[in-house]
Amino acid sequence: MKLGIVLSTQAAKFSALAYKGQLAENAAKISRLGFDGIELAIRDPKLVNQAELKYLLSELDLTVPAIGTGQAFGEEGLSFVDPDQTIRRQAIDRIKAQMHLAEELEAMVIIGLIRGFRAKDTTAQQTDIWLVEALRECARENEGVKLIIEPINRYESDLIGTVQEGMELMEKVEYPNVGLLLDSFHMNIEEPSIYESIRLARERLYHFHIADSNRWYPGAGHLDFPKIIDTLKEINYQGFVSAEILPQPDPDVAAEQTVAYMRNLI
Ligand code: LER
Ligand code: MN
Repeated sequence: MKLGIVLSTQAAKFSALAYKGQLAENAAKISRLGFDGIELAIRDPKLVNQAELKYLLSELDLTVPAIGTGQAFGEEGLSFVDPDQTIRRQAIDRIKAQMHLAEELEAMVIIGLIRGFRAKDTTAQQTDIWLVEALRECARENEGVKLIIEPINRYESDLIGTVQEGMELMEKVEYPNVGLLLDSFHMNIEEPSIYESIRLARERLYHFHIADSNRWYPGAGHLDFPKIIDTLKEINYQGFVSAEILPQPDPDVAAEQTVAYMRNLI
């Protein structure tokens, strides 16, 4: 398994990000601390200088396992299930643009909050149709780029809260490049058993977020990371565990503690 941490390429409202902005400086720090890769949270790939980014990554010998896309919802309101067709179209086009960048970086594209919330006057059935259609259109765009659906806890999302729901959605979408991203923080809230849910995802588990029960760095709360990592090994998971954590007590301590604790486990 490889160890990563999320870095936002720009300032963002989302709080569980140890590092935001100052890309070159923070990427260098992340590399120095001993991470294998950085997961980039990008609102819009248009805002990123691709050539500079690729140069920086190769200089620092860092890979990008995945691109987080939720800021397009959080900051701009783009959603796969908005009743307004123009907004749905913009959300799909934004994910396609993220897929182009992802192809360049050999990264996956995260489908988290961009899937949106069910609107008041929209049925669950209609919401589901829009969600499946959007995912199919994106998946078809480039079958060489993986799209990863992240089940998110009930306080942050009302669509796809559990691994079971994620599996059902994947079956409806029916593209092999669509898989799951599981996040230990959300799993602790929603899954009957974190370990059984990891086993349920099995070979469709493409990426994994680590944060402790309080969303601090692993080891700062009450999750059983040795058992979580053992279960990931049991299903032969070989991807990244990527820290999506609060910058507490400060970003550098959070990152250092993540490396110190996780390096012995993975
Ligand atoms: C994003 O990866 C995530 O875990 C969510 O909490 C976003 O709100
Ligand atoms: Mn997450």
